[in-house]
Amino acid sequence: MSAKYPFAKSLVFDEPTIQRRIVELSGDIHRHYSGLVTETSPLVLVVVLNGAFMFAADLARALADRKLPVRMDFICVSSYQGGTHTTGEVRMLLDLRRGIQGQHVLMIEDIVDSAHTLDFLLKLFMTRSPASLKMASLLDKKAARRIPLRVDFVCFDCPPEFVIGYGLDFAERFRELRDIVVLKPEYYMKAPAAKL
Ligand code: PRP
Ligand code: 7HP
Repeated sequence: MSAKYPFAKSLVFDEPTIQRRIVELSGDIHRHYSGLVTETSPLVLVVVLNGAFMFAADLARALADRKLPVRMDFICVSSYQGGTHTTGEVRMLLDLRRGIQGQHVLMIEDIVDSAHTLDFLLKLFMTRSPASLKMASLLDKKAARRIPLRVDFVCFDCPPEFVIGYGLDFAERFRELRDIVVLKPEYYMKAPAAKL
């Protein structure tokens, strides 16, 4: 671990574990939506950028293997702004390309932590009258909740530590890792973000 990831305190989920679990979760999602969506009215996968890009890419391909009709759209929101704690203020940087009225929508997140972001997105999308609205998240850090929301489809419960990799960043670094690891606290306590 230390040779591969000198900035990591511990390994949380390795690549094979993540990939296996995504295939399993795609089965749950397929079972839930298979009677509801069709080629002419596909499931709308809303990828919440930036963090969810890698999870969404693997989940979408797992759903394609199961032949579930989907279309993908993207929204970009930000609230951590380079730190390890939410600012509590969610800023929208990019909105969906198309409307979602009357359509089944599944939001895809990398992590639900305080749930400020999920709360913001639920409120925003409910004003647009989807047929249904659910959330899939790679990680669920339940111990950190400030707003009591539950996630519909979860890959893994997350320990109450700051994790990076597989889409998750600290100050825009480490998203490219294949595995999910805990960042050594000295990296965010001492190192200026620009020097990481
Ligand atoms: C991260 C993550 C989630 C959110 C979860 O986004 O991708 O969207 O925080 O935290 P919360 O439950 O406390 O709101 P961030 O604002 O860091 O932007 P990013 O996706 O670009 O990393
Ligand atoms: C957001 C976030 N980003 C990276 N790692 C974590 O543990 C996080 N929690 N919330």
